[in-house]
Amino acid sequence: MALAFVAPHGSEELARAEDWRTAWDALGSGIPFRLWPHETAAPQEIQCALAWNPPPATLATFPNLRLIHSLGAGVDHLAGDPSLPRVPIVRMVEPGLTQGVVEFALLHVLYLHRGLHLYREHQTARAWQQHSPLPSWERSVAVLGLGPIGEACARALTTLGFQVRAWSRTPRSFDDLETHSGESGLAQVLSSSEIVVLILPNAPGTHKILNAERLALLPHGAGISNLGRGTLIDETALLAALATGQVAAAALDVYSEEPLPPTHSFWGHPRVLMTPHIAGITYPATAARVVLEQFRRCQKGETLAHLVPHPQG
Ligand code: OXD
Repeated sequence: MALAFVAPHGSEELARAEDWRTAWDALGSGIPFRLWPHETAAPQEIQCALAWNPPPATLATFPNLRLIHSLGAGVDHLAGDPSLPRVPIVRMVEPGLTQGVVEFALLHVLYLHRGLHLYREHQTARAWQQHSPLPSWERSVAVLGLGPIGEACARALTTLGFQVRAWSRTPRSFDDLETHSGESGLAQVLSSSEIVVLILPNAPGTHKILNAERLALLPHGAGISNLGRGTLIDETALLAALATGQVAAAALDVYSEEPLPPTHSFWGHPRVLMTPHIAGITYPATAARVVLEQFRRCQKGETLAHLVPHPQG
């Protein structure tokens, strides 16, 4: 029995494989850590694949595979493999990754709330110009996506005093959060939120969820933060909304194409703050025990946490 770490050649994830090995070995489970492809010469021993964007047909070479554990919160990187084994798939939910996205949600919302996009422009123009600040409790913020990460972001923003409206595709309720759901809930949330934070996955129902029509529902001069997937936003519509001022500024960590081509208009846009898909990184030191726990549950036939539907239905 062994765990295979599978990530494509040249990827950032592969560069972190030795950190994973150290964290995995430190747990002392006795289950060997095998780095694909050099250490998986005995594919029959692999029962769990810890994978990010595995080259198609790779996971099918492990005949005794029992669990696919995504290295990230998203599982869309697995969808393009028609031979993906029919075993349970779980997504990563671990404290380090959640904390990273929470930090970025706070950074983005504070950036947009305090108008730092304006001060960036003033600095370029060497202009000393102040704008009256609004207290956080007068600012409405929508959090779209209420999985464990969205929930943590909504709570952190609430703690800072913002008026948080959290939205999910299917109804969810929490004692301490204002929640909305469904199509009418989305329209209601967007029309009353000055800042929108997207933390949804790339799924059939979320493709271009923020399109021209929905951007038009926002109060004029709204701010957008995207920490989910680039596919959530119609980027052409966002650029048009930035041009008219309907959207005052956007803070983006994810894009419809990654890496973003150097010719893309976002790069030089004064009202777009960009980072290269770095908000939520899985930390081996906190994530390894999560993987081990899921693997153990799988071995014992127990219920797995954060199970996702198989991409092939
Ligand atoms: C993830 C990501 O899925 O970083 O975790 O995008």
